[in-house]
Amino acid sequence: MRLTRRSFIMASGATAGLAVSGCAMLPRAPLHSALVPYKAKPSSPAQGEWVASTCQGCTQWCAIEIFAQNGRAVRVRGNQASKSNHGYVCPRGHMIPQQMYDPDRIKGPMKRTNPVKGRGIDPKFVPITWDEALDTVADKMIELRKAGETHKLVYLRGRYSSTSTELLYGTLPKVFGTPNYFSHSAICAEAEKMGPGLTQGFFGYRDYDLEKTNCLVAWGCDPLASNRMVPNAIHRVHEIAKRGTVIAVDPRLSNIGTKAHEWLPVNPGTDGALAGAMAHVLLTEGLWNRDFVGDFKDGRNQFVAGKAVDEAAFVEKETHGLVKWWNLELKDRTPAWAEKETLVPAAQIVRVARTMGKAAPKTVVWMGPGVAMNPRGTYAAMAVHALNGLLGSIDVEGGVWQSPTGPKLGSFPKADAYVDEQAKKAAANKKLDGRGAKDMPAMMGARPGSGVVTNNVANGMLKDPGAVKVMIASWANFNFSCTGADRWDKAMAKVPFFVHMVPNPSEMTQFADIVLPSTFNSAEGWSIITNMANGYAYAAIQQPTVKRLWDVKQEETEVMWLLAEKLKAKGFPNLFDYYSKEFKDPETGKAPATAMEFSAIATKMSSAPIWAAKEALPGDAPIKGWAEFRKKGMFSGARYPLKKNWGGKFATATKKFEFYSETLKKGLLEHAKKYETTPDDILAVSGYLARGELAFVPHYEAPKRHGSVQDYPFAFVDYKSRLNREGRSANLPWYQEFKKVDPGDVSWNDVVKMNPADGEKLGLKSGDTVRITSPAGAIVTQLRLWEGVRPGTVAKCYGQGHWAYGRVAAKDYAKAIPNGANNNELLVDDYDRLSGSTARNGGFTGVRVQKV
Ligand SMILES: Nc1nc2c(c(=O)[nH]1)N[C@H]1C(S)=C(S)[C@@H](COP(=O)(O)OP(=O)(O)OC[C@H]3O[C@@H](n4cnc5c(=O)[nH]c(N)nc54)[C@H](O)[C@@H]3O)O[C@H]1N2
Ligand SMILES: Nc1nc2c(c(=O)[nH]1)N[C@H]1C(S)=C(S)[C@@H](COP(=O)(O)OP(=O)(O)OC[C@H]3O[C@@H](n4cnc5c(=O)[nH]c(N)nc54)[C@H](O)[C@@H]3O)O[C@H]1N2
Ligand code: SF4
Ligand SMILES: [Mo]
Repeated sequence: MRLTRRSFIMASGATAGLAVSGCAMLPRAPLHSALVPYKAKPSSPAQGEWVASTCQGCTQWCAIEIFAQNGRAVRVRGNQASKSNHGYVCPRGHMIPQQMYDPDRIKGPMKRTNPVKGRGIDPKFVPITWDEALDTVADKMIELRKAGETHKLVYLRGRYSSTSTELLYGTLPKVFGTPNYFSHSAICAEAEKMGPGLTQGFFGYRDYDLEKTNCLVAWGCDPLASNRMVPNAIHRVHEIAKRGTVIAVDPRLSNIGTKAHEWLPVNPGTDGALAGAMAHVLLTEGLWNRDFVGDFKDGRNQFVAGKAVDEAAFVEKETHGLVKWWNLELKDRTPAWAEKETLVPAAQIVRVARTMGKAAPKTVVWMGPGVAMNPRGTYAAMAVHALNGLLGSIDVEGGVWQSPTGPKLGSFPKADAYVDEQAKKAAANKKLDGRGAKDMPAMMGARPGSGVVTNNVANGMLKDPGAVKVMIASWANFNFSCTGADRWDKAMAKVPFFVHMVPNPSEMTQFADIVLPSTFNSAEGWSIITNMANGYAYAAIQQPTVKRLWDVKQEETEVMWLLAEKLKAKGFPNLFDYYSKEFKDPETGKAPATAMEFSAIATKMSSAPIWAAKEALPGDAPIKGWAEFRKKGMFSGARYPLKKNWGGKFATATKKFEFYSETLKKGLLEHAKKYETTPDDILAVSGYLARGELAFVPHYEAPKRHGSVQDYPFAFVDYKSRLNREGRSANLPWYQEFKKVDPGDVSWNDVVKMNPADGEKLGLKSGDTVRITSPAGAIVTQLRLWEGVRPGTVAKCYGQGHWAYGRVAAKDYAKAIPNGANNNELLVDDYDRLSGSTARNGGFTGVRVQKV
């Protein structure tokens, strides 16, 4: 029988009436109603409910709604009240149901039965109960307490939730007693923060007033596809393109590059030279913003190429050190000079700089990791971000903003009373990541030794194999996501006891002794997530939206509660006492009695200032009560106030926007003093080129490169897929099927792209299988010739090459054979040492490409 749409619906309606009559979610129509002719109601929505939650597919952390039918997640959209994503998710948000229902998720706790560990070695996992799993973990931890070596507990955190993370990252190491807890931030984008940090005292990710921007410069990032504000960028960029100018600075043709008026395919790692030349043009042509920067006393522009200027001749307003910057760096940075370094034509540099200057201050220089995450990235980030200072776009309409103020959340009770002497003593041990070493200033916030050096933990472990006895990691996959990935394989193989808390069996999981399957937090967890975009900071809820299909628990809350309970039973009560005595339901005053209650109560405590506010908060209409907050799912604060930091309110040493960074100088001097040496010596051992005063101004440092141009002629360009949910989507069929949305890429493939001119020289063609070799390793994948990469570079998307994770991500999970190739087996382990960040951009790894 051929079913028409109408008869199909009638038939299924009849079935529903008969067979599923016990189901609570389907409206139970009397049987006869299914037999009356069907009339399509144009607006009749599908049966179900939109449940508010938060996507964590990237760092935008969008407030979303998940359409739940009968306890199943079927669709996703942006939270309709969101002022940051306008009610829309990006393409990755739509992948939530596939990630939730990935058949390769871990179904219950497991333990390893093969003591031998290594890549490709079968761990021989067997299922166990949560009780046995947590007993085993607690026993291992108690052994450390008894031996007085709690500092040999290491906790590694990848992604996390804004508030629940306090209960694990915040309190477990502190109460138990270890200094060895490390977040993934330094493999993420920390170096980028050095740009705004060392100039305007804001070590954070910026917001942009795209609604009013007239000139957008996407520099080392691809805001339509990745970075931190994708839905707002998708919403606004076409408007900017229509009324103004869009410019992309990227060695490969990115998504925004394809939409831009100007694409500057910069020679990788030379962004500082390009920025310097643009600053040179802005100054010599008198295009700087006088409201922000000030002017010459006599109003006559004395910035002339090659000529030093008298500092006394210029009166600055909101800035500090413009003339020093000019004299030390900019006066010789002509476009003609920059063309040789950047391979961007001088005429294009001039044209683009003029466009930026004419649109100022409504010009946004949106600087991303492509500029900063390289071995000398701090200075490139400063050079590119400093353009925003010259253009006066800081904190103005159409410009670059710091984080808006969001609703204040409830903080958790202090744990100090539960930290005993042993824990305090142990916390004073040296950290494994080497931060603050002479050659690793890691001066986040301009405070030496304060930044994490995530990727160096593996080196610390290899140097001292006895340093780690128990390791716990959550939501991380460093054996895949860190450059020099094989170091992690070697280091993890030696860890005597490793616990991994993740929903999918990734590469890192293959080294685990105990696997604790965690919730997929966007649909199954509890937390409050905070972020900002489009001028608003917000808090959004994550709440269980669907029925859990498997025996999983949320790592930051449920697992911590149950583990604390076990530790108490075995003689270490502090953690459990803290959780059970200090936490109270803000509505009922009741203490949590179960892991699930602990999870929900922590979420209520974080959000109570929003839904139990006595007076209306700045921002959205008041939310009355917990139930209403769960329904609405989010609260946005007041819009960012313009010129917030003008008038001497920047958090720098001088309170001004520093073109001459007294802030950096102070930090470097402090670090040098600790080692009884000079900043020049520190810079030398840390691999930077600047000496003397130049070190304190944004300037160009020639790119550091691993591998000689003779042996490794191509610079490798790494970037993110539009479909990467960080490292967590390659196992989804939709990821593979739609992979072609990345410019130059091919579905169900992982091609490396080379310019056709280079292909011709080497006799290579599209479809060839090639080996790419760097000083760190080699990978094999398919070649595609494509005009979107400049000659002398090859580009490959990050995200594939999984030898574990699942049946789609890996070619053969059982045999550990990857699908495609992991860029991190190629990229050399190196750092921007001023920030402690891992290098992945700037073409710092040279490669050669050969047909196999
Ligand atoms: N689609 C997607 N979006 C994401 C994520 C994701 O996984 N997928 N993850 C989120 C996270 S965790 C982060 S940290 C952010 C960061 O994500 P992005 O801002 O996208 O940063 P990268 O992934 O480092 O991208 C580097 C960009 O710089 C370019 N590039 C490489 N070398 C150079 C160079 O020398 N100069 C210049 N000018 N450009 C260069 C690359 O081609 C690429 O376009 O994205 C977030 N958004
Ligand atoms: N070459 C190269 N390397 C990169 C990047 C790049 O662009 N190029 N990007 C870098 C960046 S910006 C970042 S932020 C890092 C990210 O790298 P990591 O911090 O290592 O994070 P992921 O790879 O996203 O983590 C994957 C793990 O998280 C688990 N997981 C997925 N969802 C959940 C959940 O809801 N709860 C829990 N508990 N676990 C979950 C999965 O099972 C998997 O084991 O990678 C960095 N590495
Ligand atoms: S992946 Fe990022 S931008 Fe896309 S919906 Fe999720 S949080 Fe928003
Ligand atoms: Mo990241």
